[in-house]
Amino acid sequence: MKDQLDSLLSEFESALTPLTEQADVLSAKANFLGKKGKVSEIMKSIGGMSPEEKKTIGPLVNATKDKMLSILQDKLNFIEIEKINQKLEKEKIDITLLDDIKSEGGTHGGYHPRTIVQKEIEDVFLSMGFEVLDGPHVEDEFHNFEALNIPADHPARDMQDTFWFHHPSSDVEKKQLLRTHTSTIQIRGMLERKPPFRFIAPGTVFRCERTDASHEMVFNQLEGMMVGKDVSVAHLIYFMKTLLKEIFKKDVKVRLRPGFFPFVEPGFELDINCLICNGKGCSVCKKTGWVELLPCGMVHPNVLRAGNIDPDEWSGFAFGLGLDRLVMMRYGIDDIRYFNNGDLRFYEQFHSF
Ligand code: FA5
Repeated sequence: MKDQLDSLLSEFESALTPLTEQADVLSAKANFLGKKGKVSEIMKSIGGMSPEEKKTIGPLVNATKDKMLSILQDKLNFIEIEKINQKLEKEKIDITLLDDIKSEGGTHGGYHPRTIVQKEIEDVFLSMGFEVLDGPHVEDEFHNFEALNIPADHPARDMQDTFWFHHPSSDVEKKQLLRTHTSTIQIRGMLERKPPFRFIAPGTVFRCERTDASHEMVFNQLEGMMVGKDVSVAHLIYFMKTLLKEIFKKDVKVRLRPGFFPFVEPGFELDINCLICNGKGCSVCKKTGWVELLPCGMVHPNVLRAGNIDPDEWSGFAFGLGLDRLVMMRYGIDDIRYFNNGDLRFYEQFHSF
């Protein structure tokens, strides 16, 4: 009976493999798991068995059924994601057509203020030998938490309210979510290259949070990572100072204080004196005079290990810049919600190119 169940399972897997439509997968499900399906046939045959036989065969049949349901769910999820990817691929917009639109009497678009500042930051880091990386918005639990030294029961998970995709799997590489930070790209970056290396990674992140003048649910961060021989806090501070000097073109008051993030040790919070109120206190800085901008620290040995890097040989720093907040400070924007609200009067102020 065990062999029969094993071959039924392989038959089920082979039947699903070529399918690309959810409807076909569901009809394959009916053939195997439906009332008149192959598994029900086996269940019926158990009826005629002795109580001892039932005791051993029953659990085997149930285990096979569970495996089939889990394979089925994975397949349905896979098809759904493939469909989304295909749609995204088809709906790409050719923004180089802007000039044609203008010559036909249409209005000319321009860069979002965030894009302007992001490009400047990329130029600064490219000139210092950094690469610019990208990563997916839909991530898995492994890259967003586990590999960053944040296991399931760690209280630090509560620091970032997460949008989870419904998925019955307990496998951390299959449980999907909208990334809560760009630190996921630290892991992807490490696994794809050998040290020494340095890269930055700008990107949108998602948190299920209440919004206010300095908090959005969909906002942008810019991750940075450098791994090499003897990389130290001195390197970290040098690069952070250079970044702020290049972006603000003037001395801005900053403060460095200890900060806790499970993926760095030691960890720091670099705050900037609020440039909206000049430190007097406003809704952006929540009356404190300071804006949290640039958490950073030395990469935790467990995180280097998760990236296949030997912490006895290599060290590194990482930072996670709050890009939208930096843009607010740079232009004196007093509410982060302007960024995504679609009011053209806001965007048009930045059409300077
Ligand atoms: C993180 O997301 C860490 N991944 C940063 C990090 C990277 C630390 C590498 C150490 C090493 P945090 O949750 O504090 O940390 O977010 C980073 C920055 O994003 C904050 O300082 C802030 O500037 C910005 N930020 C956080 N939440 C929001 C929000 N809801 N809206 C807008 N900006 C936000």
